[in-house]
Amino acid sequence: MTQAPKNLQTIETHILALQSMHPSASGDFTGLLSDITFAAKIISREVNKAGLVDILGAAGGENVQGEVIQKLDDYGNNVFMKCLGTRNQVCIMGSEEMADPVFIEPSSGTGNYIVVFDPLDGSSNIDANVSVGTIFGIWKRKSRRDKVGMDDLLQAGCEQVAAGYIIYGSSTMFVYTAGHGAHGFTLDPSIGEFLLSHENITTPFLGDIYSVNEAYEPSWEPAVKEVVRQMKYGTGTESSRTDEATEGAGKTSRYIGSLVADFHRNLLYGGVYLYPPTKGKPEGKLRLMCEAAPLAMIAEAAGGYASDGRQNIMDIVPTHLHMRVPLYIGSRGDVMLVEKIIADAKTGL
Ligand code: AHM
Ligand code: MG
Repeated sequence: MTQAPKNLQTIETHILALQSMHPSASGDFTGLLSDITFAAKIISREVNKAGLVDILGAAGGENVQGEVIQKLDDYGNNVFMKCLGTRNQVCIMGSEEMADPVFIEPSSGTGNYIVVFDPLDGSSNIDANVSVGTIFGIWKRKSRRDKVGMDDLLQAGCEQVAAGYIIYGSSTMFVYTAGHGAHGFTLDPSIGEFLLSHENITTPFLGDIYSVNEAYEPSWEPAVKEVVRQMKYGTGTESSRTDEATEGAGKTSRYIGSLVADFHRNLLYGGVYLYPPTKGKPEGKLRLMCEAAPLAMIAEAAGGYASDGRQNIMDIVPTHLHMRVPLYIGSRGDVMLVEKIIADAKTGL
């Protein structure tokens, strides 16, 4: 018997189906996600033109029309600022590119949501045509509309109502979760729509990949050195390492140096991304609110896990918008092993 073809689903129809599960929903959340989708399409278009900048005029210079060309991360930031909350559904916006959060004056809308984003992570890779990404987390305000303050912004990752990322790679993909699985959509540029391509992403419990900048090894604490040693050699020794990444015998290494790209690959194939503390960066490099917590929510929705080495990233309450954390994220079993090695090192086991 011929199977009926699956319906094509755009990201908008997917979000609307989600909304229909909540009959009392105002549509604000749906509108917000669709604003983010719109911003993603604009940034994608611009990222795809990045290689032409040298021909049309370098960033910071002027293009042929005499307009000043912005750096792409500034451009992405401006796009997000312009596209978000057009229906007055946002009360606070926080960006990696802006020192302070932006509080939006109450007007006609509900202002129910707080959005924190990194408009273009890994942008130092752009000139080499390496994949970059946008990351966002969405929280709901706790205070009355006219009393919104820092407490509404500084919420733990577990309070997020949705999170996602967009990867600008060989194709542009939008991956999001609103608590019911992690779903991926691929942009069809010819029709300008994100189409459902990866429904209910699940990441393997253990992966074959570890991703870390090993050049920092001299400035890692001993527990982190042990973590990476075990990633490489498994429970065996240096001499037992084979070329194959077989179970229990060590993983293979992949590090692009572009968080969204490293995370996305590991999510699909299984693996762990590590950005441990170093002597120079004792808190780690990555930001809790616009990088670690949103990706942690996606990881959990896909069956994975994220930790700062001691606790669940999702449980950490930020002290400020740009708070940094060590990050170990990906396959659940691998991240749990990282926590165990670090805990054992502390107790001297
Ligand atoms: P950015 O937010 O300034 O772009 O920095 C974040 C990036 C991540 O995409 C990437 O994983 C990491 O920094 C790489 O750092 P390093 O060069 O220290 O390995
Ligand atoms: Mg970043």
